[in-house]
Amino acid sequence: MATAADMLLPLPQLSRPVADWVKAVSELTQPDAVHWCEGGDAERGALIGQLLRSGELKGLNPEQFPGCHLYRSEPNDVARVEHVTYICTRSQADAGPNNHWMDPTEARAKMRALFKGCMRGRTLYVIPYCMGPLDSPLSRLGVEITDSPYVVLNMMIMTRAGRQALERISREGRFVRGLHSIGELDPERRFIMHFPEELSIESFGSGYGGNALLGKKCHALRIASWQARSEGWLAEHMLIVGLQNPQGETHYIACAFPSACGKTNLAMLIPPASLPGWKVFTVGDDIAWLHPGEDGRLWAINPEAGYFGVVPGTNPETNRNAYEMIRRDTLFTNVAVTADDQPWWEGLGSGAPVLDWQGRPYDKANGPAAHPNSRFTVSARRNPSWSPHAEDARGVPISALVFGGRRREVAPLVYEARDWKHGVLVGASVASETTAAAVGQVGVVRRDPMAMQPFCGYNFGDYWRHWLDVGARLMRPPKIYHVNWFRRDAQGKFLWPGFGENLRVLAWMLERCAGRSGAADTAIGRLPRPEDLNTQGLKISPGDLEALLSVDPELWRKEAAEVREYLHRFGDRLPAAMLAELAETERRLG
Ligand code: OXD
Ligand code: MN
Repeated sequence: MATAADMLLPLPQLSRPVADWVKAVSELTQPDAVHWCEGGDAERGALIGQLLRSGELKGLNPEQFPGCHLYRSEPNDVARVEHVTYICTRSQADAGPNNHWMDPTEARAKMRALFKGCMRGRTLYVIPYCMGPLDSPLSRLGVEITDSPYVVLNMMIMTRAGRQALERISREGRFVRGLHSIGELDPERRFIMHFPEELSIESFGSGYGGNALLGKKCHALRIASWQARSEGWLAEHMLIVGLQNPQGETHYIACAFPSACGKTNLAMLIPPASLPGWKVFTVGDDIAWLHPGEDGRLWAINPEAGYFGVVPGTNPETNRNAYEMIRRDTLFTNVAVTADDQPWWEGLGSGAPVLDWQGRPYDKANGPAAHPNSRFTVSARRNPSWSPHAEDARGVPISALVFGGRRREVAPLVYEARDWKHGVLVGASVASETTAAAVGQVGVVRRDPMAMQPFCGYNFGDYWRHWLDVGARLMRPPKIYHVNWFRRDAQGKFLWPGFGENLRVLAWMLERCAGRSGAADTAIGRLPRPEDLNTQGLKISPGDLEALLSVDPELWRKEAAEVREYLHRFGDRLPAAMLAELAETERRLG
């Protein structure tokens, strides 16, 4: 524990390795000033004041949206850039076919040239942060150096940042080094480099969330997945939610869906009125760190302290909790504004935009008023369904893991894997239509194993082997499921209403975990029969329900062949058990 005397130490004196690194980076980048972030409201208020004066932030309507601000990014800098995101391991095979790879020496030299003198005229901010509860042995530490005050504001919401994190670094010594500069925001000079062997990240040329808030995707997924493999745990792109049934039992599940496929909504689900007695508690909305516990179960913490969620579509009907959450103390990025300075986005259901996300007078001809990947950054504690166990040092026990994607066809509403090994294959086979969260074409189906395609810091072949190893160590492994809320009919209409109604599917899973609910055995896994789902008060035709719960062997044989072809890309790194599981599914498909 830090003593009272330690508390008074100036931050740069708390950790010699951090101070030495800051000095070396300052010499390289030549900032005008260096600011060590303490954390806390006073510092946050001062930063906001500075950004309001410089015009980088815009205050929003103080009556309707107290404490809320709008940030407009460069129009060319609105999403993650997977094509210039690299894993720089000594051996290319360790990064795997799932990652862009660059030799670490070459990458360092390239980045050094970019960072040289890049902070002249700017302030260098030092952000010590802790991913996970400050007192949890499962948490990990990092320091981000950045020249973007917008990044500082975000990191203060998304992580436990400031003095206490630095104190823990000074006690433990180990931390991830993340160096970031917005550079000139030139897409041609934009690179997000990861050096997992050295636990470091270098990001240049973008101020956007996943590229610039280095605690999030870069640390908590890409670097952490590497750390997790050597330490025997899993770092996953998963929400964590607690579901309390009408009998008062609470079970936690962790769900992996690709970016912008509704993780935040599911994590904050509001039970429909026709399912009385259910309660939902959010532990996390994007990332889960899963550790085998001494009791043979899997335990999860959310490494983040806030949400960086997609705004469009949020309204009091689809997700009242999210809507209430972002009405105060929220940082909006790239939304539109109304005549009275309220934030506005597509799907809000009221008001009208006068300025679009670029600050231009709104004109339909220019496309959506809010950017499709516009975001809110908000403290998790603002969430009305925030779990009282979200800060538990040992995490929460996980009863079920759920994978899912956005698929018009093929994947039924839900199915249960035969066992853990089959579940690993089910996770590895996830495919989903791309969304606006990353630069590139939207709506194209791509393989996104475990929703980790953009985020796994090493070869997927090794990653699946690690998943199999973790499962083998669990005496009481969670059951594994696959869901698809996005199945459509021949006319393109969604078959399933989604949002709060998804609880019906989750309730079936929990009943399965308790051994209380039935299922039909099919070639791809176990599916609920229509009578196994609670459809009381649900408006759905029997035909639609049947379509949602059907498995077309023809389509699935094609799917299995595609999965086989995909898995073969991983050559000798692919565990034989995966091919054995696939062969078993193919055998069942006939
Ligand atoms: C995110 C993403 O921002 O997955 O969470 O892109
Ligand atoms: Mn995400």
